[in-house]
Amino acid sequence: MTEIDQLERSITEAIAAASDEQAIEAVRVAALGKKGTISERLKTLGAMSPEERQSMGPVINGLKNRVTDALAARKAELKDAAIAVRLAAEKVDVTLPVRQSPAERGRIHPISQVIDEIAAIFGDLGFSIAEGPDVETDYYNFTALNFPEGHPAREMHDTFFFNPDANGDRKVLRTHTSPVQIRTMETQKPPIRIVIPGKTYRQDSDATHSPMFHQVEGLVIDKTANVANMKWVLEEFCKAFFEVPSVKMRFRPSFFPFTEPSLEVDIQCDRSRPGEVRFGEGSDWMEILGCGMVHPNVLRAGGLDPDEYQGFAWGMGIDRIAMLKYGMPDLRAFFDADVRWLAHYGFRPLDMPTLFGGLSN
Ligand code: 2U9
Repeated sequence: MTEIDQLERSITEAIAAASDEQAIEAVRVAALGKKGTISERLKTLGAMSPEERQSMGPVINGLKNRVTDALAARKAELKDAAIAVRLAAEKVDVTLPVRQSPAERGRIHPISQVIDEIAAIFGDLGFSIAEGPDVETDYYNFTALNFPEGHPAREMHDTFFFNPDANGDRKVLRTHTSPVQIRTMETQKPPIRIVIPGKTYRQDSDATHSPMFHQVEGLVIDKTANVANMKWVLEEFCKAFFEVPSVKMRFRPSFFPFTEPSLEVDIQCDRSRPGEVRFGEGSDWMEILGCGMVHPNVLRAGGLDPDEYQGFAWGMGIDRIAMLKYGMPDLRAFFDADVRWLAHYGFRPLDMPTLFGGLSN
């Protein structure tokens, strides 16, 4: 084996052993760089005799050309291999499910859900939603609603009073949403059909009472609105809300300053299964709401003539009916802002309750 053959073999081995582009460049420099092994041999051609040059020229140049080709081929091979490794590492499986968006991960609080359900039910019956301020005057919260001055009912509401202003008037945190009905009567002409969901406040706090709670009240004023209409509306509501085809209701006489007659309403239920209440079946009763015909004094306070107009109204606790419908045992958890509780009891934000799509599924 000639010295040139040996050189070619060692360079060829080095080319085959080069495992990346940097290594192949080092082999190139060592062979064909300014002081490379092949370059040094090419330089010797100049000092040779013409005969020697004629035989050695093609040998050394042949070596140079083969090594150049081999380097280029190995370089291309390594480049392809590097791309293949990168492609494998950066592979994306486009068939994987996409991550849930924040809008899908969030949850609607059961109270908001129940308010949306109530709005859907009464919206379908032709009612509008009305709202008013949480901080009320004594007049709208009590006087206009036929609570006599100094009457014990004002104390029975466990009212939160603000400090009196310069005139001695005390604002209150509304103890019910009824002031909104008075404000609506003052500004809208009958017929009036409204429901009023909202926050209400009483100084009361235990397992079943929170100082801030939620009520929904309703009001219908027209020339002929009567108890039969009221019973039908409330029965339609209970069937739709508890998602049952029929429900028996029991109307018992009661007293509220703002209605006459006043009634308390029980709905039929089955409590025979432990830890579960079912509505629309069974032989038990559960009180669910209060209602009555609007008192003539209250109509007058709202600027309406009781000889021309009459109306009915009702009220119920949203937190309580939410607990009953969705089986939540402790009222206090509603206001703890615990995300684990919300993840369990909350509702998917894009599943808006509608009568045609289902209220709660
Ligand atoms: C006007 C006229 C009448 C609203 C009514 C009730 C009966 C009632 C309670 C139920 C449970 C409140 O949350 S609760 O403690 N409410 O029983 N509410 S009639 O009557 C009105 C309201 C406004 C102008």
